Amino acid sequence: MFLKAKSCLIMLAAACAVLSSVSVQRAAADFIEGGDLVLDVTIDSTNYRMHVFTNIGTNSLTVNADGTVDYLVVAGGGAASGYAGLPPPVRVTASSGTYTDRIAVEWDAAPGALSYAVWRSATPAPETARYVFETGALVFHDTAVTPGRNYYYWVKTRKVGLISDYSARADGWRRSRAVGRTAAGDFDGDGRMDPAVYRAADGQWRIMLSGSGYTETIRYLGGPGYVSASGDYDGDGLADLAVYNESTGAWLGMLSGDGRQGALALGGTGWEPVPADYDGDGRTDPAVYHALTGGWRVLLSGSAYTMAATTLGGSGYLPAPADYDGDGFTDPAVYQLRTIGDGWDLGYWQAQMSGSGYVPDTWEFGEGRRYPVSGDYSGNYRSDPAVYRETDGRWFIAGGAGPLAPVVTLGGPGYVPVPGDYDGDGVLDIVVYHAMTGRWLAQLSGSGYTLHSAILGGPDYLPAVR
Ligand SMILES: [Ca+2]
Ligand SMILES: [Ca+2]
Ligand SMILES: [Ca+2]
Ligand SMILES: [Ca+2]
Repeated sequence: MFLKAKSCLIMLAAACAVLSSVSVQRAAADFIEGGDLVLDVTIDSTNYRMHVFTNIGTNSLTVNADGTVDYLVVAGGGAASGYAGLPPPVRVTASSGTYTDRIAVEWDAAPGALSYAVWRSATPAPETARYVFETGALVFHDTAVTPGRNYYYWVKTRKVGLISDYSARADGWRRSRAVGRTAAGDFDGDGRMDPAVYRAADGQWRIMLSGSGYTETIRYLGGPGYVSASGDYDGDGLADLAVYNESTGAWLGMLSGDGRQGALALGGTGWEPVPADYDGDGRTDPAVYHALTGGWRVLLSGSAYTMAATTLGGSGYLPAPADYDGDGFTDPAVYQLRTIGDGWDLGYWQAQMSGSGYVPDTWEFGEGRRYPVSGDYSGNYRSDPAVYRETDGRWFIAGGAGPLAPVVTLGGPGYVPVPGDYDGDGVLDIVVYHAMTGRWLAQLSGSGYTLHSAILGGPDYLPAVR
């Protein structure tokens, strides 16, 4: 909005001599303060900030229903009239995959603001936005969002009946906790993986709950022929007991949310369980991998458990699903150990990245024996390819970003890897379990990778999260 002053404006006595060149422009800084109008004024290409005392003389302000203001400034026998609004906040941002429990929307303070109204939509079109919250702060934590989906935000400045236009749009999304390994082993939902073991002979689960001083709790689900397949199937942040029977393809689950037991059929002979959150909606999806043919079958929780299928891997390949590209969706992946002569082994990987339309990707890394242990060891939300070698307990972690050296030694013969975020700092810890003795050894990222140990399990017990 642009208008010519018809006369001398209050508080700009110096401008009286150049009335014809005085212009009052609606600018980003126009706002109402204490009932007075604050304008940016341009006189002969020089910018001034001006207060118009609307309670003096015949000056007036009228607040319109849409929050804009009509003003009339009378001085020196002439008058200026025009229109002003509150400026929307600038530098509006929304967190993108940073948090597993929310999207954080932040903005810079706008001049004259008393509070800010946040608007949200599931589409980028502003006309579809709905008001969600008002705050005097410069941040809004939106917890009412589904993981793995894009949300779009606009923020308006508010002040005593005035409201600005929309700010520029900010896009954000919430990361699914169930994409990482930790969700499958955090049975009390405190953000820390709990040491847990499962015994197929009688379906006994022994769990040391981190949120209760590592007191041990015992539950039963499964039995002979069943292997553990825990995950957060109902998406409430607590791991649910689940087991899978390879000879029948039967899955049994006990949901943390309401204790309900569920059953479904997926897989069968030759299919091993690879549950993870493949569609990023915060709930673990039942999934199986067929080592002979490289077949994958996933029941997608975000699509009413319709089945998705792909082929990746095959004979000699071990499944190694993880979120390698960091987009919040688990990527199907496999790992194979190849002998390339002269006793040299080479790890060969194949993956289908969710963030690239599931186009196959391959790379070489690791000289492992048996265990791919991919996960986020650097805290950058991407899973690093990693392998564990049982013969000497060496862990090879691709990139080796963060405080961790690319090669770590923990474990050895008889120790199986059980990485997870046991201390809740968002970074995977190096952890192994020894079935003969029930000994757990851990190097926790949050305390400088110093060594911790505990006893849980023993012969016949396997780690609940494999
Ligand atoms: Ca826990
Ligand atoms: Ca759960
Ligand atoms: Ca899911
Ligand atoms: Ca991914």
